[in-house]
Amino acid sequence: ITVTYKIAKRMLESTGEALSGQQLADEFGISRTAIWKHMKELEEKGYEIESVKKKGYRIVSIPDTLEPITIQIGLKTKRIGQRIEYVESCTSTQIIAHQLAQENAPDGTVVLTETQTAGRGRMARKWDSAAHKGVWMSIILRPNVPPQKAPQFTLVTAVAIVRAIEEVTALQPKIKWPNDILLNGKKCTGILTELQSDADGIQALIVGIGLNVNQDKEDFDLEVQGIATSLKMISGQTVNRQELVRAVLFYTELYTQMYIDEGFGMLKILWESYSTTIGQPVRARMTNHTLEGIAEGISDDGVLQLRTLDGKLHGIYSADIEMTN
Ligand code: BTX
Repeated sequence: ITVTYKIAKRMLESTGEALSGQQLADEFGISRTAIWKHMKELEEKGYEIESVKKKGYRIVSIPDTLEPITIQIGLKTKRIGQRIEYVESCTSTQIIAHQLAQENAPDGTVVLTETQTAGRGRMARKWDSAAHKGVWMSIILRPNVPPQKAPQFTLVTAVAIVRAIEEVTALQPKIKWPNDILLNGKKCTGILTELQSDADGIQALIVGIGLNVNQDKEDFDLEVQGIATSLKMISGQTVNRQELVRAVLFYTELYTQMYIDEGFGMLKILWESYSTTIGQPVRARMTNHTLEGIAEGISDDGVLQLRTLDGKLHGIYSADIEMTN
């Protein structure tokens, strides 16, 4: 983090009070002219700075980017987001996160970007990642749990994202098993959990979150316009992405920790309360076959329980779900 950002952080933490050029110069051990140059640099980056005669400088507004300082100020987590890697553009935050995890990045490291050229979904599907309109991020988790406990992290993250959206907007999203978050039946978020493991167990979980925030319909690729939506399209309001990221990180930390410490029980109840799938007739498409029936619930392992017409109960580990009513 550059000196410019350290100065910006100091100013933002002084909660609206102007800081004099002299005070900043003293604190950072540089000249007042140097401070002035840093202010110019911040302005070029989109920060609005008020310079009050005799009193000093004050940050009036910050730009709509996901740069670490704009997220970390006011972040109420202990682990997740203490380290944030930010790039303006990348192929996929999953790729960067995998790399960082291999280089021993700590538990809770977050990768954020403004746009992805090769954002990915499950089974190498494409994830549309419009520039500056969404939250495209990957979280590295290093939980001390056996590999069979990994799939539930997707469900736990879904609950966290729903809670975050509820907190920041007036919207009430629903979850479609296993990894879609829906608003008015359209997808506003996808979650992709990938694993790095070896003989000793899980080395890292890379939880990828793609959250459509401020897109209008035409910001989406033609092929997803019919199935995708954004928080703005449903609420009619532009949503503060920084606040949303903080809330997602907060609830992800809270609920993943709850899952690690206490198991899936409470989270399963929460998940089911947000689910559109449970109790409904659905069609589950798997790689080689399709099953139709009623989705009765999820097991403690996060496996979807589907009862077919013949009365048989099937455990579904991975599938695409369609509502059939
Ligand atoms: P999924 O396989 O469940 O969903 C992928 C499908 O969703 C696509 O085939 C397409 O039909 C549809 N789709 C593509 N883009 C969007 C979009 N922006 N909004 C709604 N629907 C869309 C879901 O996989 C998991 C997605 C995770 C994305 C994050 S972004 C940060 C991280 N980096 C990365 O490369 N992936 C994750």
